[in-house]
Amino acid sequence: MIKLPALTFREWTGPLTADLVREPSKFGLGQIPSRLLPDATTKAICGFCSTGCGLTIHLKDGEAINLTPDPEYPVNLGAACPKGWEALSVLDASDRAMMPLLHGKPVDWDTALRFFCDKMREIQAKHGTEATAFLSTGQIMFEEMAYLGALAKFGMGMIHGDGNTRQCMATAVAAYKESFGFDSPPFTYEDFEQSDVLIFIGANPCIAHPIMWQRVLKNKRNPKIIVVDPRSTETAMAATQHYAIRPKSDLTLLYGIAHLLIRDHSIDEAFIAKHTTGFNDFADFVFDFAPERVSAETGLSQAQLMLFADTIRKGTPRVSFWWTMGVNQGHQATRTAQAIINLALMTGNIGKPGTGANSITGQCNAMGSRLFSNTTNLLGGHDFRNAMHREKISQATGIPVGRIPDRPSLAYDQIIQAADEGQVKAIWFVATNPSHSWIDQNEMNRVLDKLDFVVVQDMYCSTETAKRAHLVLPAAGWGEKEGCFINSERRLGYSPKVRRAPGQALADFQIFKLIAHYWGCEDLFQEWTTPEAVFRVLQRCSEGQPCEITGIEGYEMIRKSGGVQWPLTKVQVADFQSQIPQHRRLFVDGRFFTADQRANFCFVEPEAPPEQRSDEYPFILLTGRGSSAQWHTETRTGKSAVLSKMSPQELMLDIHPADADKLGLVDGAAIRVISRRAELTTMVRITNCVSEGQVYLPMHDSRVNQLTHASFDPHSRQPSYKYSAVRLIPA
Ligand SMILES: Nc1nc2c(c(=O)[nH]1)N[C@H]1C(S)=C(S)[C@@H](COP(=O)(O)OP(=O)(O)OC[C@H]3O[C@@H](n4cnc5c(=O)[nH]c(N)nc54)[C@H](O)[C@@H]3O)O[C@H]1N2
Ligand SMILES: Nc1nc2c(c(=O)[nH]1)N[C@H]1C(S)=C(S)[C@@H](COP(=O)(O)OP(=O)(O)OC[C@H]3O[C@@H](n4cnc5c(=O)[nH]c(N)nc54)[C@H](O)[C@@H]3O)O[C@H]1N2
Ligand code: SF4
Ligand SMILES: [Mo]
Repeated sequence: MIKLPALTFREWTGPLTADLVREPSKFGLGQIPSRLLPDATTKAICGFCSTGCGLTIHLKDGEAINLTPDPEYPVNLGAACPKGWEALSVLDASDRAMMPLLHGKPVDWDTALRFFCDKMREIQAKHGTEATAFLSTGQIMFEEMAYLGALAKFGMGMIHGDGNTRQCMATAVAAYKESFGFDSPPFTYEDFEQSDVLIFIGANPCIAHPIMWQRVLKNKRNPKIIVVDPRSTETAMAATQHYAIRPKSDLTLLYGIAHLLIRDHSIDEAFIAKHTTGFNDFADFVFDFAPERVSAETGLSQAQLMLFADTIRKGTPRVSFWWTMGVNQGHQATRTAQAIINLALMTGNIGKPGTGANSITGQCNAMGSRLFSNTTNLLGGHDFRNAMHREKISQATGIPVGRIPDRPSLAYDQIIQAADEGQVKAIWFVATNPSHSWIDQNEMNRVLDKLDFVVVQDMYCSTETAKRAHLVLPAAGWGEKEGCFINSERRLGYSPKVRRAPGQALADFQIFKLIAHYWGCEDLFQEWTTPEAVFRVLQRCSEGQPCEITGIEGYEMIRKSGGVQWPLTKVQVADFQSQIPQHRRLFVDGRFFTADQRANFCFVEPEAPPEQRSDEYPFILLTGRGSSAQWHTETRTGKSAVLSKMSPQELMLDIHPADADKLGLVDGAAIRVISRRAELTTMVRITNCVSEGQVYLPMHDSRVNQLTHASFDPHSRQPSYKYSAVRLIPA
């Protein structure tokens, strides 16, 4: 048994992240029971967040018994956060799905797969192929994701399939595509260490990406750190400047900063002239964003705006911009992300060490999903609508071109809407738990309950979505199967099988292979025998794309080299004389992926969020991550005793002392949180970390998304999880 020190949540948050990384054993992490001394080690990549830390797995008789962070891996340099340390223990949970479940009853795989195919076929025959859809993930290996997307669309004839990356990264994708011509986060983690000014907008890396934050702490240039977040997060407290803006006023703020930089001639005119399009229109547009207006709309003082602009003006050597969900989840999210990109472009902060307009990814393989899930894009970042792309992918995969749909899928929310309207009758969920995580959850669950066929393929049979499924397919998890993830800095990392999956659970890869067989389309996938074989197919799909990976020899090269960033072409390998640099960034030559190789300035007039505060609902509810030890819907992290101990034991609503006073609340008092859609009762935590008029709930409790208001960015269709109006009544 691991002995745990007594820890409360308050002790845990914030600076303790650093303590934990220095002294993990103090927190009960990483101890090997003495009866199980390892006899070998192997290397893996963590399967939680997109940082993509390298882990050394300690093996006994070929099975993992423990792990430690890999000191040689270029991402984490020997550190890991609590989730990484506990990655093995969550595999042993008692609610692991061990057998397929049909209407809640265990059945063998043969029965399950026959039922799956018969039911999907029956629905397709009755209502057309568009009546069946799939929703996938950023949390399985990218070879598996590609298999799912190819099987569903090319094999089973589906048109509609999206993923939980819509909840997360769709905005960054849409923004990069329009601004840079391709979904291309340009940075490498060394940029954290090489920056003079780091600007985090709507990002809380101390909690959500603790090991990236460790890289910031390694910066020896005495950097200025700016945090733009309505809350005083752990990251904001560690910053040199914190701008607690009104929620969803980022667009106005960023245009206001652009206004000041242009007004004071603090821009990189040479870079703008040579490498960008649309600057003059943008400059005209931001003329209206004078400090008076921006101050009134963001709640920041004019002095704060001046200081912000002064900190990044021309002459400052290296400025990097980083954003996450505070930006991506918003009603004007794509234009907000592009407002960040615009600032990087106009100050020439791109393509050089310590710079960039950098979207931090969320899930371990969100980047793999963006490029290879065959959902919004055809494999390898191609366009379903483009006949030449379809022909190319047909050549690369050997799939007849007629089987490749000529249009992209509906977006996630549109699939759910189509289900509500009766056009979609069956949805196959793979490695995602939207009954908890989707916005305005009661609506989602109402629609799920209307479907003729819900299939959930998950590691655990107890998830909120699995409970609503007609058929549950038991999946192996991280560590129980092999394949590659692509992290935030475009690094492909390989993770091996180091454990047997429990019961009859199978790797997602094997499940897809079996379905191909039962469906009768395995001929299309003859080459797709192993994850590495699929990797080779995807290499061919990537040829000529910005994400080309044809220069990678295979898994062995990825394992030996500390991961490989895309792109890596054969020509690059020759140029590097096989000494591939461990850290590479994009746009070093100032050439972008648009047709004219110039980056675009994109902008729009800011609008108020769709759901407004009112006398009846006077508070704004913000949501996001709770602690470093909690992961999303907690199907995994909730199963570790160590992680549970590090997390708050109960849901808590953060509220400002002045608001608590007005409502007569003391710390720990019970409170009803009521939105126009639902209500929940919880306890309050009185804290200056939220501003007056705002409250905060972490997303890990399944009731939180009953409250959230469903609105979407029009370009990315990403849900705006962080802005809903609520009323509070002491319970
Ligand atoms: N421990 C842990 N780590 C995780 C995850 C997890 O569940 N647990 N999930 C992973 C995933 S998939 C993701 S996507 C990332 C998310 O990582 P982050 O985006 O860093 O996490 P969030 O807490 O969702 O949101 C970040 C911040 O946005 C702020 N915010 C809210 N509204 C606004 C606004 O209008 N403007 C601005 N500027 N900020 C705003 C919130 O106050 C919050 O502090 O984390 C990854 N890492
Ligand atoms: N209110 C609010 N809601 C939010 C957010 C927010 O900030 N606020 N953030 C949003 C964001 S950014 C995200 S990314 C989503 C996440 O939302 P989800 O994707 O729904 O959350 P997870 O809990 O990560 O669900 C992953 C599921 O996959 C299963 N799983 C894990 N590994 C495997 C595997 O290898 N194979 C299979 N088959 N299953 C596996 C897990 O058991 C789990 O059930 O939540 C979103 N929801
Ligand atoms: S920071 Fe992310 S990748 Fe690294 S150990 Fe933690 S969860 Fe895993
Ligand atoms: Mo995410």
